[in-house]
Amino acid sequence: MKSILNYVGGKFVKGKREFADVNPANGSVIAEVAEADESLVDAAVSAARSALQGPWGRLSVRDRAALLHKIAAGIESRFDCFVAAEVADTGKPITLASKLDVPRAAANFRVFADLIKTAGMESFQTETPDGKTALNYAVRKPLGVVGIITPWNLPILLLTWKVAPALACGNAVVVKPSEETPASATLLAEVMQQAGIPDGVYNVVHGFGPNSAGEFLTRHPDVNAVTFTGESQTGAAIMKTVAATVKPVSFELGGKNAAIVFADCDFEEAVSGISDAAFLNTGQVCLCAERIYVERGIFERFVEALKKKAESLRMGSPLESTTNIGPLISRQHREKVLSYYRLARQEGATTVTGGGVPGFGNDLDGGFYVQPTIYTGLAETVRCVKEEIFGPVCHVAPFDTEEEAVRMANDTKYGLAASIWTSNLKRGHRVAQQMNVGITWVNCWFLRDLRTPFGGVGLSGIGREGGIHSLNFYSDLNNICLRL
Ligand code: NAD
Ligand code: 6OD
Repeated sequence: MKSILNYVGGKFVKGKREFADVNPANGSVIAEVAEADESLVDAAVSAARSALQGPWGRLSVRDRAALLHKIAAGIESRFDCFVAAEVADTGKPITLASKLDVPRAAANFRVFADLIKTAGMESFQTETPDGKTALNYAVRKPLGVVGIITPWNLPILLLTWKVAPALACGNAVVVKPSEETPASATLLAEVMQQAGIPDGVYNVVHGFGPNSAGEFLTRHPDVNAVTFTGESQTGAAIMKTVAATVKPVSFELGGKNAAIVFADCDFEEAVSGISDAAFLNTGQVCLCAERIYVERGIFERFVEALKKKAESLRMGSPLESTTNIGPLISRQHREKVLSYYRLARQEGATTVTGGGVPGFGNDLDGGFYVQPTIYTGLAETVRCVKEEIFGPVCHVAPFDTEEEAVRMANDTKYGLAASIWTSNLKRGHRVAQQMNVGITWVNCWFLRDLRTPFGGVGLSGIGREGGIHSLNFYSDLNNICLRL
């Protein structure tokens, strides 16, 4: 059986215990994962601290950027290994891992390598009381040791989204990938070694959340900052833990995102866009739209077209190039999603399509599949419309006026993303500005420019990452006031 190891101070390390890494497409155990206990997490933090005092801490920005480019190239040179690791751990279609997850992992390093070289700092020329001049300018310094905790839905994409800017700013990191998807973080350690990243700069500790590697890392007094992507409730728990040692946090959390489809939209484009927004990665993207509001004049036609689209998606083996929908991540997560499917019916939903578990008649029946599902007819107040489900499911409701659509879209404690579908760009702009979210797409969804701010409001997170916003989170500023 394959072993997935921790990576601490440049060495691949076993743990005292192991846990199973399961392939969600058929339920088989594919590897044993070495669990990091508290002393190993402590060793990883110490290794990171030592690395900051070694050659890494003295590298010029240009040399750091060159190393980040080497990491990007290293990911690309092992492209197939990363794709295989992501597919086996998540069950996502091989086409998706090849087009989205792994290319983005490399792009994350390239973008932040280039950005750190050009990022400017503010400066002010100040008049002193005695009529002389002082020059104020800020210098960027690393935060120190950054703890990075990531989820299972886009494992290497989301991990590198944080590791790349943290390293670009000169930090050392200890990452704790999701227990469901440990493989790609350890594979990245091999790339780091080959790229010549000094020992201790990148460390991986495997394990769970509470009373395990996740909590050990966040409460460690020598970790200077914590960046976390995952559920809102977990964010709240981490916030409590880090409060004791007053660390800066960046939180990218859950969502219950809305899409607003106006009657004047490009109909085919909107149906296709909403289908992606609801079902991509089996609905396990924090940006997915679970609430779709459609102008009444096209409501029936839209629901019918979306149903057709959902039913045309091919569920199957993630390894087949024709598969669009893989399994959910785990048996436990499938239980959660199916409990919402049952709840939707109790809450009075009409099932347009789906609502159950597919049968394959082969080993995929041991996997954690559910059908892509569309509901209509729910009240806006019920749990299925209020709570994040994180599966291939959406509820479609009609609206009559722009004001009503905006009100319904904003009626949530979350605030991550929204999409608006209209051929009237003035309206698109007007409505977009009223969305209480961190990211609004008009006539598109999940179209990313990595220089833009990314994050949410309310239960969806704290802070922004992306471009200069990432550099600002992963560095401290020291303002120097130089009297001339
Ligand atoms: P999760 O919160 O259960 O776990 C995320 C990570 O946190 C895992 O590594 C886990 O081991 C760790 N963890 C759990 N409890 C912890 C604790 N008490 N202390 C420290 N670490 C702890 O989330 P998940 O189920 O892996 O991911 C799905 C969730 O993530 C969804 O809510 C989704 O919306 C959200 N998400 C948000 C974004 C975003 O960018 N906003 C991106 C992806 C996923
Ligand atoms: O594209 C990104 O940078 C990003 N952070 C995506 C998050 C997706 C959530 O599942």
